[in-house]
Amino acid sequence: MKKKPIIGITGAYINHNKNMEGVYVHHDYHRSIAANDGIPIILPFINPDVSLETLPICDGIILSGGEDVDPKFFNQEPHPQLGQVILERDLVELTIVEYAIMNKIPLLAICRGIQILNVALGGTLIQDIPSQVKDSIQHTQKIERYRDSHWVTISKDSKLFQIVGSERIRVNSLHHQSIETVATDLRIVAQSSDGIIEAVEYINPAAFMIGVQWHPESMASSNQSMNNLFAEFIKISSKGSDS
Ligand SMILES: [Mn+2]
Repeated sequence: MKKKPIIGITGAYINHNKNMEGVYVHHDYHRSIAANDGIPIILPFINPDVSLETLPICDGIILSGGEDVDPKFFNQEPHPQLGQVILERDLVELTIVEYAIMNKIPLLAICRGIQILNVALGGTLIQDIPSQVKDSIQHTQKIERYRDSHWVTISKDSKLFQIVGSERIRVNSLHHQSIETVATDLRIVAQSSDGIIEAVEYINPAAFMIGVQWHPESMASSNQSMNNLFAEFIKISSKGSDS
């Protein structure tokens, strides 16, 4: 029997109280992976060495949402509206991007994920959209996480377009940061009407490396296009799980 691919999902930091502290991944990631025949596992952030020992069990990796990226990694001072940053998580995820490229591991980067992916490859971030981008639309929606709140226009020549099947889609939006200068090894494949970069892909189309600024994991159960992103990612990850 064909083995299901193991999908490692990077964890965010959570602190309920002094006795309950650790990493956290939203259920929707696990559900979307399991619904498409993948096995979800949570990757804690300890240090890059531990990550490098853990990653070989993963057939695919998701860089999940969460904290802001420390601007020191893209050579900027902290903006007054910068949120919480976690050095250990940044260091581990920067290592994961390098590992995924070197070992040709499929990578899906979501929300904070697209940001750390861009920073890992030498790009920069807008640290706070509302205060830094004139006439920006609302990117931190006040409605439920699974609901769509703004449009995104997708390049027709992209892998993302092939997967979701339309040029203009509705997405949810839960971010106050975004890509500023895109890394040279990434290409912009989707933008919102205010010019915010909403999706990127690795320049080598042989690699599956897609970053999206929205949260497809929370729309996938009710939206076929969003589920297609997981279906395709897990299908490609399963090619590495045969051996
Ligand atoms: Mn958005």
